[in-house]
Formats: sequence, C-alpha cells, structure tokens
Amino acid sequence: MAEFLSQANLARVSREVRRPAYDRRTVDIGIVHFGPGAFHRVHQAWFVEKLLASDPRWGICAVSLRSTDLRDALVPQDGLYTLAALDGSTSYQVIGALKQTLVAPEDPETVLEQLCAPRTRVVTITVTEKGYCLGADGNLDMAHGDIRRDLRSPHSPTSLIGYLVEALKRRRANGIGPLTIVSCDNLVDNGTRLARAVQQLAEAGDRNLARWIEEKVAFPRTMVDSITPATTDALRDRVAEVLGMTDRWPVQREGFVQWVIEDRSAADIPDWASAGVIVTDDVEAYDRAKLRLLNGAHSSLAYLGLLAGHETVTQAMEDMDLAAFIATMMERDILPTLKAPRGLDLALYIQAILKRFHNPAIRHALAQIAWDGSQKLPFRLLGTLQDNLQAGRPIDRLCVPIAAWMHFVRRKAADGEQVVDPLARRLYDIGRSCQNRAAADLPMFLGLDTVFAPSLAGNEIFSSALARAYDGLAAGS
Ligand code: CS2
Repeated sequence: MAEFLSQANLARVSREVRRPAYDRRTVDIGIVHFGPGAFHRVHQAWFVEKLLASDPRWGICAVSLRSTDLRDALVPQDGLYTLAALDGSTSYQVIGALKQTLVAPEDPETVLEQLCAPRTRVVTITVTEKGYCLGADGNLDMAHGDIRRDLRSPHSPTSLIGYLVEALKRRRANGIGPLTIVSCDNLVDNGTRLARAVQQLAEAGDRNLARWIEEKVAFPRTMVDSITPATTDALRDRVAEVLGMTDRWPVQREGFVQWVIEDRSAADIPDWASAGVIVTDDVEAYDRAKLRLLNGAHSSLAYLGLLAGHETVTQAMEDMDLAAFIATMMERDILPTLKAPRGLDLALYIQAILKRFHNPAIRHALAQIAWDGSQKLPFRLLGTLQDNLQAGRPIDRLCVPIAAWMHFVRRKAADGEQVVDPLARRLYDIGRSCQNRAAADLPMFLGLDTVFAPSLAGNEIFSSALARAYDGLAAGS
C-alpha cells in the first residue's frame, strides 16, 4: 500500500526535502486565492510559504471555480504538496501554505464566508485571461453566460467577478472593511482591468456599492514570472523517489521566480518585500516588458515551433533559424516599444529570457503555451504590433507569429480537432473553411473582434503584411 504525503507522515519525508519552517497549526487564513492551478502553487504560494515562517496570519484558502481535481488531491494530504525547482540541479520543497481547498460550485456559501471573514484581508487570483469575462474593449462582458447568471442570482455567484462583488457587498454591509485584491494573471494592467470589471458588475446592482469599492478597495497591478510546465508522471515518479512517499499532485517550475506588486493596499497586507517580492510604483514597466518580451516570444515559439514539428521550447530554441528569428523580433520589434523599469537593462533581460528558454531541465510543451491564443495574442503581440504601426516602424516580423497562430488553428481543424481556447468552436469553423490562402482565410480571422480591434483589422498596412506572412508560411508548410 503506497504511503501518501500528509501532516502525519511529514516527519518521515527525506531530509533532502525542505519542509514548512513553521507550525502549521498556528497558521490562520488571511488570503483567499481563486484559481489554485500549478502556477499559483509554484509562485504565490511559494512566496507566502516564506512569509509564514515569520507571520502566521497569511495562510491560504484555495478556491477552484470549476474543477474538483485539486481538492481531491490535496485534502487527503492536509493541503501539503511538493514543489520541484529545476535548473542546473533540482531542489524539492514541501509547501504547507494551503490551509483549506474549496470547490466553489459545491460550496458557494463557505467560499463567501471565507471572503467575508475579518481575518481575510487579501484575495489573490490566477484564473487565466478568460476568467475575467472581459470583452474586446476591456470592459466586463455583460453578455457572458457566467455574468448573466451573476446578474440574475448575485447571492450565489458563478464567476470570479460575481464572488468578489457579493463578498464586498457583504463586507461593506457588516462593517468588516475592504480587501486588497491582487490579480496575478498575464494581462496588461491586470489590477486596473479587474477593478473596472468588479465596479461595473457592482454598478449594475448597487451604485453606492460601486462607489465604496472605488474608494476603499485596492486592486494593485502585478507582474508574475516563473516558467511552469504541467505536472507529468515522470515528475510524480521522481518526487515519490525523493520523498520516499507519494504526492498525488506535485508541481514544477524553473529556478527563476519573480513577483512585482504595485505599492497599493486597502488595509493590512503581508510584508511582501520580506519574502523577496518587488513592491514598486513602477509595475507598468515590469509588466509590459515581461508580457511583451517573454510571453510574446513564448507564443511565437509555440505557433512557429509547432508548425515546424517541434514539441518543446528547448527543441524550438535548438532550431537555429527559429531561435535567431525570435531574438531579432525581441530586439528590433518589441524592445523599441518598451520603457525600461528602473534598474533593469532590457538588452540583458532579453538575453536572460533566451537563456531560460534553453533550460534543458525544463520540458515545456509548446502545445501548452499554444492554449487560449485568442485571449493571449492581444496582450502579447498585437499591442506591440499596434505601437509599431503607430510609430511608423516595420511590423512584418511581428505578423509572422500571428499568421502562424492562424495556420495552427487551420491545421488543427483540418485534422478534425478543436484548439484549447474559449473561442474553440468558432475557430474550428473558421479553420474548416480555410483554403490555406490569405485572400480566402484572413477575412475570417480578422473578423474576430475580440482578438483584432476593428481599427487594426481594417488597417491596410497590417492586413497586407499579415497576408504576406500567412502565404509565406503556407508555402513552407
Ligand atoms: C506561457 C506562460 O503558457 C504560457 O502561455 O507563456 O505561462 C509563461 O510560462 C509564464 O508567463 C512565465 O512567467
């Protein structure tokens, strides 16, 4: 019978594995997190783990908005899981920061009770771009199915935004005070966008609540960074061997990890800086630099690498022509659109990113990065492209990964497959209608107004450069 990681077995975990450096029984929940996927567990939870050694007020209640998988894996382990950091050598750490794991649809009232508890003062969020229910204009999409349900039944929410508004409504009504709500997703100006969505849903039901939220609740912007491949059976086997017992859901990341949080809060918050978080008023520069350089390059590698038959980031980076193209695009097309954060040399930052992409210890699947392209491309590549258009700079290289995404969709549909994307059904229909010719195919893609703003889709310089890129890839595919 396999022995599983748990509080009772923790003392028997191999000595080479770091364990919680604090008594978990003394830890209170001070943070509610929405979206406890692998990235939350390797990133925010790792920083909180460092904090708990000196301040036990900041335990995490993890809330899944849909899946029961994490709850099913972690509850039998008393919330414990293993984090493997892979670089030249691999280090292992058992994380104890998750004090409770809830599945919102099963128990909405308990989620709201945790959000309304006086000791809860921070909410952190990793629900990916699609979890914010935003339209192309950056406003809350009031026609979104989850938002329509929340408008009908605000007391029993479905969406992240619905939970936040109902919790803030109850906190205000009971005099419990505001929250600091920290988006940790890869959106440009994530905190600002989240604040706008929360205020818009609140406004729809209670103007005074919307005004209170605007005055009292803090939505700091953040930049988050650590390359986090999905958990594999190989990782599970390696962790079981190192621990000397089974962890149902270990997680892995590269050694590099960075969190930049805007210096803005509503009430008492953790001493983030003591855990190595960069707390600054310059978050916008960090945010754009990372999203456009790292994530823009990542998505470009994903679609161009998959077209070339590669499976992982390291394989794509070993393709000398592709690696050279990516480096040139970063230096000549993305870098000119950026303002360097104070103290950061962007040319060195690019070299550091490319070195991270070469990390042989990380098997990062291009297919994983390729998910949700309709949500990612606007922040990662189209914003850069529009800035270059506006400045009269060339956009031909930037059009290549956009065209590659379109071919990725087309080829998947030709194989009878849908891509992983909130627009999967629509993209499949477009893909099935493609003829592998720009003249026939591009108007269908450019008609996706939640991806391509009409002003961009109608721009002749853009559409002709994109057509050249698309037909150029068609010739080569
Ligand atoms: C990746 C990101 O899957 C993806 O879209 O580009 O998860 C990337 O690994 C992180 O943003 C790195 O910080």
